[in-house]
Amino acid sequence: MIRFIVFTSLLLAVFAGAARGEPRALYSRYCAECHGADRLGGTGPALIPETLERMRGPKLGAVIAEGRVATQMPGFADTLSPDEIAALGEYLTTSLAKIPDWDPEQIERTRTLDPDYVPVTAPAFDADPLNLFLVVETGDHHVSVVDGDGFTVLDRFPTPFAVHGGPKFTPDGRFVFIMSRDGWVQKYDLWSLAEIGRVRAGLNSRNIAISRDGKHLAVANYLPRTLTILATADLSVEKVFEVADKDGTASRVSAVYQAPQRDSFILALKDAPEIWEIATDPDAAPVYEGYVHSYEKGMVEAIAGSEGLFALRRIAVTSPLDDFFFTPDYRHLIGAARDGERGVVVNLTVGREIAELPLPGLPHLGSGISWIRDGRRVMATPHLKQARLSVIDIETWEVVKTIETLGPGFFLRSHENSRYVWADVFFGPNRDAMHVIAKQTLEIVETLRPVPGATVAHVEFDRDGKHALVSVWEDDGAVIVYNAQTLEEVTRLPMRKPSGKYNVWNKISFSDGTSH
Ligand code: DHE
Repeated sequence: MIRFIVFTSLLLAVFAGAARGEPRALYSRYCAECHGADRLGGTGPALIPETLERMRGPKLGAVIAEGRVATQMPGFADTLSPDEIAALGEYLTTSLAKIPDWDPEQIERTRTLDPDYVPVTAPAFDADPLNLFLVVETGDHHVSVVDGDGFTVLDRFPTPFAVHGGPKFTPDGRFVFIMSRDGWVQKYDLWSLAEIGRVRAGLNSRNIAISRDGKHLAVANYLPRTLTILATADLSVEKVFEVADKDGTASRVSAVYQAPQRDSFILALKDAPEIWEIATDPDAAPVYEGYVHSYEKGMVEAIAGSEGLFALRRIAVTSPLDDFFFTPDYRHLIGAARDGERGVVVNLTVGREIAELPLPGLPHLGSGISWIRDGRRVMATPHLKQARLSVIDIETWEVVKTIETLGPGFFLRSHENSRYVWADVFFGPNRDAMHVIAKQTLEIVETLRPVPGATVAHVEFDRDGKHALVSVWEDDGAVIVYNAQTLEEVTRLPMRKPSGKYNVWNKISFSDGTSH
């Protein structure tokens, strides 16, 4: 009886609050069912500043008022007053009082494997399974699987909300893992064209990386400050690293990358002057955390760290670095310094900074690609705040050329069989332009404008480098297939705000000119 009275009073308080337009009560009444009582997500995404950061201000109010096209999100303009919508928006962008631990047990509780999934013994289609493309369609949160020879869509499946970063393929190209900003990881079988399962590895995640042997999947998280490692076989948790620097200060993980030749994961830390390397080789040699003078023994003694699978090595840097470009041998990386003006070169083998590059205008090193020019290996990077590309000699660590563009770009792409680099102009009035640049002369040879006024961005080649696929990054957008040699349009596939495209072969072979 007492319980009933308490419950009823609580309910009445919520409704009274909602009637008075109190944001917390409005949330409980209108949002909690889909987005979770704790705002950490349910059938809808988490509504916390960490994930909403990218749509604050009037946009958030507009989504509450008008809903979101092609999702379950209804509009509340007829239910809530403009003041209530504004108050609710404000409430959603305040931090949670307590950040959940999101420990292995909590992660495990979210894991689902599809009971109807039946693996096939051969691909369920005629196309070349290694020349498939995955196209992430952010307009309605789907991925299309495209045959890279015939350019037909073989499957189109729903993903978690707001997929970000590249999906990661097992070394044989059969399975793929896809991550959303809300920390969900989805496993999909490219032969059966079927989803296998999902798990929520973090609350606000950055990207994923797969180990060289394809057995482990690392998930970089902002919230909580962890790196989650999943078993690729069944998405179960293998390990959760609490990420903190040597002195114990916690750090967000900006990104995690696979370093194939080193058989390790490399981590960029947002808040700590360290780069982490985590062994993915079960027989990894012992890692030493540092050295101390042992006066008793009259010698310098190594402090033993961990060894074997997931052994951790810390590389100290002067200040936090992120957005890494790796040289093809994975001996060096270039990281972006906080000031957005410099690139810092780190030799991963000796574990120290060896050079600095002047790269004003926020270089986007993670989109950097490399190729051989006049017998020397160069890399190029776009800049998010300047209309230019920087071309760097990665033996001398000098900027060899700055290419002026029609606006700041986001992505760069090429292929070992192509003479050209494709560079989008993502920001500004010329965002409908795509530059095609000759790799040897470093001159812009063509500027394509396939849909005047529409953003065109992100390119991916097929496995032979004969075709280049370009996204028309609009809700009623398309993927345009170009002949990569003649630059003529071959075909156009309608898509809902297509963002990244990923060719299975180029990814698993670590093809020159693409992201990994
Ligand atoms: Fe990305 C990749 C970080 C904003 C679309 N982006 C990546 C990767 C990182 C990163 C670390 C590499 C992950 C990987 O593939 O494993 N992105 C960041 C940011 O820090 C930044 C600037 C701010 C943020 O909010 O996170 C950012 N990114 C964006 C966007 O606004 C884009 C254009 C739209 C979106 O979906 O959010 C965007 N990012 C992408 C895409 C890739 C990506 C399509 C994969 C590129 C590839 O070819 O592999």
